[in-house]
Amino acid sequence: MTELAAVKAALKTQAVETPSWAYGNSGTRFKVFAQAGVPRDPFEKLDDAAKVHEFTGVAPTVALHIPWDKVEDYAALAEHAKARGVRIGAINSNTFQDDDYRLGSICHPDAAVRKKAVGHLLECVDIMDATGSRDLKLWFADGTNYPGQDDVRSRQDRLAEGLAEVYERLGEGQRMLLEYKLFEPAFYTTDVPDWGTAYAHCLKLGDKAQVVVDTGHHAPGTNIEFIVATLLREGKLGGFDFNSRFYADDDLMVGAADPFQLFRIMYEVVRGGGFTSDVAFMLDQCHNIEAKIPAIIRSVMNVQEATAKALLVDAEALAAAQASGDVLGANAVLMDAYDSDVRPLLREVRQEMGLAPDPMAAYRECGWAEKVVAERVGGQQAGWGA
Ligand SMILES: [Mn+2]
Repeated sequence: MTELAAVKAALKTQAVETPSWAYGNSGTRFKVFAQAGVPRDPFEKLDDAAKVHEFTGVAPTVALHIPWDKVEDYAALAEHAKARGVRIGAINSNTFQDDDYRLGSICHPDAAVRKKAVGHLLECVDIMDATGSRDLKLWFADGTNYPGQDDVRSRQDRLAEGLAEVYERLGEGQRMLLEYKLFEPAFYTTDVPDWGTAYAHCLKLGDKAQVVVDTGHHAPGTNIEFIVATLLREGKLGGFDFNSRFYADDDLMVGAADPFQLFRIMYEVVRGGGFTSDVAFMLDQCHNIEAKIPAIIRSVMNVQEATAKALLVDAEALAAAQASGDVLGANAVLMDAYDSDVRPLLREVRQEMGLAPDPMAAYRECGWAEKVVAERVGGQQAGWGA
């Protein structure tokens, strides 16, 4: 196989998971702008997600968020997905939208609240059993707002205890992905603020516990690719929540703020063997003012472009330059790959996969947007909390 053929083959097997919540209405804490044609239930979200996969060929799974995607029959939901050529991906838990969680969920000082939070997480594992999902994604809004508000060490003990209970419930082939975020909604301490804290808990729990890197969840200037390299090296990178970060946790289209950073991350993924392992490449975004399905297609393409560039890095030339101490030469090898226009290559890849070369145009021309605006009339549009 030629080198280019290997790059193409890798790109064809790429899988980017899209989030169900990106298809519903969303906004900021100031305003949610409703859009016509938005899904009214999880089944319609899957219909939209299937369109993204149909035109990109690399978005075969859809993440659910419980309770936003609560249904009576999860097996039926999984069947609905299958009939449209997609599958249910990670199950995302929610322990942040209930009055009981004012002081936290699994780290709450009251054992009764902690029990309720763990109960929700166990319910999420039941849903994984019914849908065939592999991953339980955990993000906790837990933390404190003021020094002295609660004992930060005790909160870590409670966290470890709750996670261990859920870990025990995981079945064969199921994983727990622990996500960190430095601040918000808590502003003084966050109980899982960084990769080190997540890693420490996952290490104690065992092989089924892995860290998930949400690209929006770091302080400005953080070298995310170094974190990625380190976690991969330790066998603890479970996956990504991709999104953009201009200022804080924007949750906008991945690669929008800094496509070079996305390339640097994907380079470390390729370098560390993460591209051919169990690392989950998920989007965690919302589209508040732009059309949702095209924005998700664009996001998937952004990940593809960064991946293609990372795969094009001349590993031999780079290793030689590094070994000889050729600082500028090594940097040039990396930049050559980044500066490549990979769009023609990706058009070729899509055509070889039997797809239209331009997914954005193909979607625009297929009439789905007009169809759902006409058909999805009445009912309650999906959004945060519904
Ligand atoms: Mn996330």
